[in-house]
Amino acid sequence: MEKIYNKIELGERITTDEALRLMEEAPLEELSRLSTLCRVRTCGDALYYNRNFHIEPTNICRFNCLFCSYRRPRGSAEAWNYSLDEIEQIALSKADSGATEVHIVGGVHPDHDLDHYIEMISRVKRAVPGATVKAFTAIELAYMIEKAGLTYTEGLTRLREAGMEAIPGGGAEIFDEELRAKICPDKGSTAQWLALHEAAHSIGIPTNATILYGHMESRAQRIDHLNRLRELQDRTGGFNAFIPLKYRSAGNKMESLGEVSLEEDLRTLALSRIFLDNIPHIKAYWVMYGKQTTEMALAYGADDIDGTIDDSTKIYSMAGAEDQRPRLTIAEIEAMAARNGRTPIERDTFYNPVK
Ligand code: V47
Repeated sequence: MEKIYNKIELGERITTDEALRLMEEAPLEELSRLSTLCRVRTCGDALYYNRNFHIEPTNICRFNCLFCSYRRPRGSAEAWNYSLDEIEQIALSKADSGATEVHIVGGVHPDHDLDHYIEMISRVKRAVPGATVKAFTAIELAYMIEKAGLTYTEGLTRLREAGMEAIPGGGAEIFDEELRAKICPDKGSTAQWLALHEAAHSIGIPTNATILYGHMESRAQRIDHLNRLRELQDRTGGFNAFIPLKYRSAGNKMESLGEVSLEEDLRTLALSRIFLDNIPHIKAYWVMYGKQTTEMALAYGADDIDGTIDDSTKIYSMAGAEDQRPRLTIAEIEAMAARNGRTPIERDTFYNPVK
C-alpha cells in the first residue's frame, strides 16, 4: 500500500489493480488525504458552483431503465411532455435570474426528432441569451441524430449552430456491457455513449461524464468504468467534470436493493479524484447527495457542487432525495465554503470565473 500512496504523492498515475486495492483496503482517512492532495494540485482551494436551472421537457421515454423513478408511460396522469411554447415560457420565466447555464435533459420521447430539439435549443437560447445551453445526454443525442440519418459530428454540428454549447454527463450509467444489459436493457449502449462524447470532443464541444454507482455493480466494475473514461480523455481532453451519481432507490424497479453507505460514497468520490488524473473537476452533485453528504465530499476530492438549481429538477426528488424542492442560495454556498476553508468561485459552464 505504501508504494501506491507514494505514487499518488508523486503525481504518478495508478493502475486499475492499484485502484481496486486502494478502494478495498485504504483507510478512509488515507483516501481523504490523498484525494485532497490531488484536488489541491488541480483546483487549489476553490469550491466551484454556478447559477443554473434545469428544463426537463418530458418524462415520457422509449427506454425502460430499472433504476429510473422519473419515467411515466404515455397517458399516465403523472406524465408530461411540454410543447416548445411551454419550454420557451419556462426559459423566459428565468431570464432575469442571473443564471449562466440552462441544463436540458429529459426522457427520450419517441415522437420527437432532431428538428424539434434544434428548435427547442434555439428558442431557449433566444429567451436566455446570457446563459450557456448545456443540453441532452448522449442517449438522447444518439437517438435523435441516428433517427435523422446523420453522423454524430453532423448532428452535433447542427445542434451547436442552434445554440447547444456543452453536453451533460448523464446516460453513462455503468459501462460494463453485461451489467448494463441488466439495469437498462433497451437503452443506448456503452459504445454509443463513448462515441457520442468522442465526436463532441472532436469538434470542440466540452462534455461531462457520470457513473451510476451503488446498485449491483462490483468495485472492479466501477473502476473499469473510470478507466474507460480516463482512456478516452487521454485521446481527446474534452471532459470538464466527472460526476459520480449515487443510486437513489425510491420509486423504481430496483428499490429492494436499497442504497449504499456514506462510507462507500466517500470512497467512490476519493477514488474518482485519484484515478481520473486527467479530468480536472470532480462534482458532488448536491441535489443527489443532499447538502450534508455534499459537504463531506469536499474532503474527498470534490471541487464542485453544481449550482443554485432554483427548484427546477425532479429526477432526484422522485428517486427519494432529501430536498423535494431543490434550491441553494449563493449565501448558503458561501457559508458551506467558509465552514470548509474553501474559496467559493462562481463559474460558468467552462469553469471560467464569473464576474
Ligand atoms: O443518466 C436516474 C441518473 C442521470 C437515478 O453533467 C439516477 O453537469 C441515481 O446526468 N438514482 C441524469 N441516479 C443526471 C445527470 C446530471 C445531473 C447533474 C449534473 C450533470 C452534469 C449531469 O441521473 C441519469 C442517471 O444516471 N439517475 N435515476 C436514480 N434513481
